[in-house]
Amino acid sequence: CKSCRINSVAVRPRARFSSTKTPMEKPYYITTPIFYVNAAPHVGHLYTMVLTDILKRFQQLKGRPAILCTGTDEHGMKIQQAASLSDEDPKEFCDRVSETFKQLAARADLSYDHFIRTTDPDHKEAVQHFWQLLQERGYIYEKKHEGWYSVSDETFYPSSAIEKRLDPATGRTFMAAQETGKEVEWTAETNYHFRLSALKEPLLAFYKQNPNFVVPATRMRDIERWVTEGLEDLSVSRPINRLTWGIRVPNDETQTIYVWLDALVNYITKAGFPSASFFDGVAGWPADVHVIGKDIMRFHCIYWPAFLLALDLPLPKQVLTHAHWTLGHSKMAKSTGNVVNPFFAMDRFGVDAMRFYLAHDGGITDDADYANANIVERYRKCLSGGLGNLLQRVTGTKVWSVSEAVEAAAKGEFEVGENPIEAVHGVGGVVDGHFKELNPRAGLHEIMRVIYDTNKYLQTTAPWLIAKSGTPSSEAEVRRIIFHASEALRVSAILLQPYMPTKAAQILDTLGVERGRRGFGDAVVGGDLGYGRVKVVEGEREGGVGKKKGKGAYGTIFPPLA
Ligand code: MET
Repeated sequence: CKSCRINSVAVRPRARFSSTKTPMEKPYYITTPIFYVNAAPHVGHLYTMVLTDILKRFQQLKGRPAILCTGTDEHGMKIQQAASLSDEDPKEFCDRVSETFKQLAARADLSYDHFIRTTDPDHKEAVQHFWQLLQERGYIYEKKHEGWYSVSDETFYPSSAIEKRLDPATGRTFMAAQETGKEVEWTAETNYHFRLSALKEPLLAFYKQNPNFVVPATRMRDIERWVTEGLEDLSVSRPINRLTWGIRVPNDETQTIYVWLDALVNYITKAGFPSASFFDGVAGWPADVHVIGKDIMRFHCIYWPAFLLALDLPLPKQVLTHAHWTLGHSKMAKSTGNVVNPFFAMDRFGVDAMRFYLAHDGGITDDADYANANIVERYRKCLSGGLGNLLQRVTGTKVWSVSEAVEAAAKGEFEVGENPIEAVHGVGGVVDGHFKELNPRAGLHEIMRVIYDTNKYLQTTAPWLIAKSGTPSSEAEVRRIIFHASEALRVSAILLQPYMPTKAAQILDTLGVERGRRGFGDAVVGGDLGYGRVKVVEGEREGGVGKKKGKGAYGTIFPPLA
């Protein structure tokens, strides 16, 4: 029977993908979603970018080559309508808005390797090739389709997922998707369908073999439940008289490829699909992690793996689905003006302070509420009062010097391993464990605990008082205390690099840590007994650390907010 034939195709061994790369050779490949260009970027986009970038930079810290892919999603009804509303040619409209996302990535210090636009010619080729493969394998068929379509969500909903709603502002009633509240319209047309239903068992088998495919686990269970409850075939094209702004179906000029099929393929376009570099793994595929918001998990955790299964292509290893930011505890929505401009936020608080706040307070499982007052509080307590204060105490005085403390440690004047700040022992491993669970927030909280405990240690030991007596034994005691504190700071700053690349580098420069000694392996107590002397940044610092200059090389690294 037909569906058996399809099933047997779907589970065929992966013949074409001949990667012989070992996991360590294949670059770590991580992606953000590609963002719709119908509206300007908001802080939710920044959050996804920052999370993704932290995950990438952590891999690099561990010495693994890594690739980050981001970009913009430029086709579909939603963009077509937005362009026509602003009375612009769609391509010019996309050029303009796509540029603002690129600016956001640059401003946020996103270390991206590829910025893909779905209007790029190489992407069009990849999508059409992908389509043809699906068609050759019998996964695409033509059918009359009737259903509720939401332009805003760019998806069809079954009648069971629709309800009548009232717009309180206008008194108008409309039909809406229960899940998102977005308006839907009844659509009847002939278009192409993808045999999603034939992939139900292969998908369930895949989830079973890869129980951590979706993070967090609660959402993995949601996905398995949705698939178990049944999958309907998916409409994957629209007639050209409804949707012109998109990629044409190969060999059928009357149909445009569904925007989500087009968009999902972006993840392999930049991994070289369909060229040899894709198949031998050098360009990064399969992806290690797709980072997405929880609202688009159906597309990433069901449709995308189904498309790939249909073609026997390797599936992404994991999908990290994060929660959203609310503002004043209600949903951020452009329609109500309830959004935060990420450029203004970074201008006001600084790029690294914003990266810190988003990583420290942002939600994975539960939504988090965005508030300027919270950012100010974090800035004062964690950054200025915690990290900046510690750096200042360790390096900003003439009374002692880091270089002398480190030299004393290297000479064996005291036991390097007996660092009394307990939290610093093994912190690298603990943070690494959190990253393995795709939880950079928990990692950041561990690192900050070291910072707070080190400040407490200095408060309790009060080396500034000990130094006053000026005896040889008190000087030795001060060297010991300062070494332990500066060691905790050095280890923490190395681990902070993925979160706050600029500020962490400034701290390490100020401590006199050489550029080549800032890797994950160096982030252990006693891992480097040669710092403190080097002049790291020519021209930016004068003299060595500590004594000569009196002040930390950068002064206060977290100056008071305006
Ligand atoms: N454009 C989509 C969104 O912003 C994401 C597409 S990712 C393949 O929700």
